Amino acid sequence: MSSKTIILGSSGAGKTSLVAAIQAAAQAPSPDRIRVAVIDASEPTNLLWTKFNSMVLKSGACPQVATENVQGIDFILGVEKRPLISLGSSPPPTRAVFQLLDVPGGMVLGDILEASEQSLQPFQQEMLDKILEHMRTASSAIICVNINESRAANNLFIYLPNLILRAGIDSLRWSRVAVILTRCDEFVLKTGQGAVRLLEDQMDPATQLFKYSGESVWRQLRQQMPEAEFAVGWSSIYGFLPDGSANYNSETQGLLASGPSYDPRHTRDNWQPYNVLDPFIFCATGDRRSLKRFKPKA
Ligand SMILES: Nc1nc2c(ncn2[C@@H]2O[C@H](COP(=O)(O)OP(=O)(O)OP(=O)(O)O)[C@@H](O)[C@H]2O)c(=O)[nH]1
Ligand SMILES: [Mg+2]
Repeated sequence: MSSKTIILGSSGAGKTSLVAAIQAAAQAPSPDRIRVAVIDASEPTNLLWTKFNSMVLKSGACPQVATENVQGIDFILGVEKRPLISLGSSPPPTRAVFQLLDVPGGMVLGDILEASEQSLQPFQQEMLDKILEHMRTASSAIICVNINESRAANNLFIYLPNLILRAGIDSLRWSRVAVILTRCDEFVLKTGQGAVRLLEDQMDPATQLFKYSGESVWRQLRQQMPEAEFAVGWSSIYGFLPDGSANYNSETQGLLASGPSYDPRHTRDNWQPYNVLDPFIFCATGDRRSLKRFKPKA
C-alpha cells in the first residue's frame, strides 16, 4: 500500500507539526484495535522527528519555524489490526509507504499565487512546479485548517481553487481527501475536563469546517474528483490528559506542565498526540478511524 500525499494549509495551520508528531504518536498506546509502528524513514524525516521529540521532552513545547521550502517526508508505517479474539498468531502488519510533500503555507498560499508568472523568482517558480507536480501525481491530500483562526486568516480557502486550477482541473487523481481541524486543544481549552467529550460527542467537525470554509470549495473539489472520499476530523499535537482536559498551556504555548518548574517526567507520562496518525492511515488504507466522512453537496 502506498500513499503519495500532498499536505496543504495556511501558514501556522500546523502542517509541519502534524508531520513531526507522527513518530511520537506511533509510540503512544493505540486507542483502538489498530496498532501502528514506524518501520522505516528517510534521513531528513528521522531528523525532523528526533528534533521535535527532544524539544518537547526538554522544554514541554514544540514551536516550529515557518517552513521555507518544500520538504519531502518519506516513511513506512506498519499498520496492524488486532483481532477481536486472538486465535493464535495475528496477521503480519500491512506496510503503508508514504511520500509526503510539506509546503510553506505562507509563501505559496499568498505571495506565489498572487504574483504573475513573469514576476516569480526562479526559486519560487521551482517550488510551485514541485508542488503542482506532486499534486498531480498524489493519490491523496491532507488539508490542515487551524480551527482557532478566523475565516480571513485561513487563506487556504481563498487560494485553494486557484492552486487546483493551476495543477490542471482534469489532472488531479486524489482518491482520498482528509481535512484536519488542527490545534483542537486550543479550541476547547476553556472547557476543562469535558474537552475531549465536547469534541467527540457534541461537535460535528464538518459543521465546524463549513463555518470557516463555506461549502463551495468542497463542491468544486468533488465535481473534479467524483470518486474521491472526503473525511474530516480533529487533531492536536499536544493532546489531552486522562481526565479529558487539554494538555496545553496557553501562557507558555506548550504542554500544560511547561513553564519554570517544568519536569520532563510529566511529559513522558502524559503526552499523547491526539488523532495525529488518522489522516495518514486514512490516506494509505481508507480506514477512517476518528475521521468522519463528509459529502459536499454536488
Ligand atoms: N496548541 C497547539 N499548537 C499547535 C498545534 N500544532 C501546531 N501548533 C503550533 O502552531 C504553530 C505553527 O505550526 P507549524 O507546524 O509551523 O505550521 P505550518 O502549517 O507548518 O506553517 P507554515 O510552515 O508556515 O506553512 C507552531 O508554533 C506550533 O507549535 C496543536 O495541535 N496545538
Ligand atoms: Mg510548516
